[in-house]
Amino acid sequence: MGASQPGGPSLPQERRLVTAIPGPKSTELMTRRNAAVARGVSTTLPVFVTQAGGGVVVDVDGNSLIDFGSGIAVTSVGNSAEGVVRRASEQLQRFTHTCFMVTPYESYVAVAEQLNELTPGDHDKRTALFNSGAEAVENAVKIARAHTKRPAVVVFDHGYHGRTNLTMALTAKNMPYKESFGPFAPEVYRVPVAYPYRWLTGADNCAEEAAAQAIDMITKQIGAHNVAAVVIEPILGEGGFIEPAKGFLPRIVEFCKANGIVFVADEIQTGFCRTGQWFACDDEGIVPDLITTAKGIAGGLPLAAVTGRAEIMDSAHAGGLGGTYGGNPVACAAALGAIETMRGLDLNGAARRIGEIMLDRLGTMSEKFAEIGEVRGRGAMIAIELVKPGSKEPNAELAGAVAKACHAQGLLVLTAGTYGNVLRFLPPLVIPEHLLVEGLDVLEQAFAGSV
Ligand code: PLZ
Repeated sequence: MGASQPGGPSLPQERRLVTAIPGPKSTELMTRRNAAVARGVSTTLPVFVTQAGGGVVVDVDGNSLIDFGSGIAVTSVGNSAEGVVRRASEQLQRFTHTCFMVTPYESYVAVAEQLNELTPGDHDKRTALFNSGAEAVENAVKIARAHTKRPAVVVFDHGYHGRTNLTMALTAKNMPYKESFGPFAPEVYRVPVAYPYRWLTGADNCAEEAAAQAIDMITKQIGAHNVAAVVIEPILGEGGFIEPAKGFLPRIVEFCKANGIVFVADEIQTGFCRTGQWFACDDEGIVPDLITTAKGIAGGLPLAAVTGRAEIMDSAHAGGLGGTYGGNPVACAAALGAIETMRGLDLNGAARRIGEIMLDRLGTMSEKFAEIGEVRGRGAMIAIELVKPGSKEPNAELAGAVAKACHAQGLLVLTAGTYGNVLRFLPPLVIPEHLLVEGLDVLEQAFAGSV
């Protein structure tokens, strides 16, 4: 630890600003970056990172920023978490790759066993590993189609599932994800989701009405017997941390069950303790047929999975699923370290505690600032939706301004939402409480200075 370990949990857990944000070295690197890296790949906060761990990210100029982003909900166990580094390093020394489809290794099997055990439901399950979230979603659709021999896929308003061709089709928002990149994969249909804050007849009616509309559209416009899969995030992430009104998901699950449709929960952002439970589906006792995971699963190494009912998973013929790197041994070792850390440190409990502190503080803020239309989320997946005072008109300008002000003061926050008007908070679950509170102080000051 200490001097021998550059990043990770041993980093001083403090906000420290020694230059403007971005500082001179970061600014210089940005110039190089802009001359070398494609414009399409953008940057939220242009500081170049040298170390990260616990609740901070340290940049080349020596600034230490409070991390409310976790690299988009990935480093839930913290950056360079001890268990992740130890297991991944050991694996790096032994071998880096064989391709599981050529000659297998135990860690892949062990990750599959963990996923089969931790995901909702105690039925017989199988798992296949991939590299990215989008790839997992693509494969879930392949498997559902192979199982049902049906073409159609149903997704929801405000949904996000990735940037590959099929997952762009599944993603709701045009800009920046889809604009100019079509044509998109066929047989994808979008239906309403129960978004309580914006449901026209009010939040109380939302679950029932939204489910009825979705089911009616599926029945009338597609025909339930043509639908292979319904794919939904149990909390819609990029769409703005929308929690579907309670009762919506169970209604959709029931409809799927009655019609032989594979219900796929995309838990890529919500999974692995993020919401204070292993999976967000656990909250309403939802048992998906298939579940996609990625992000938090491996503490920052690229790994993704599809886990589900054995009879559905095994519908894909031998050789039908795979990829050169899927379930890479270093990523699998990291995943085993991450899962061990989640269990050992009770990161579900940590996420719930983060949620309590955040919801309490943001609730108080929302009484002061009429621009906060709604505070929502669960565990360490919390957001505020910003509006023009006295209305529900989305206020993306303010979300951008507050985010910028936070960045300047050394707090890394992200925006989200179909209308770009949501500030979302995804701290590492190991963030020390004093940094969480200080981050909320910075946020409140940034807010006061921006309205
Ligand atoms: N499904 C629910 O949240 C990734 C996207 C960042 P990949 N979300 C972050 C960006 O702008 O590209 C995500 C998700 C859900 C699928 C994905 C896709 O996962 O690992 O980015 O492919």
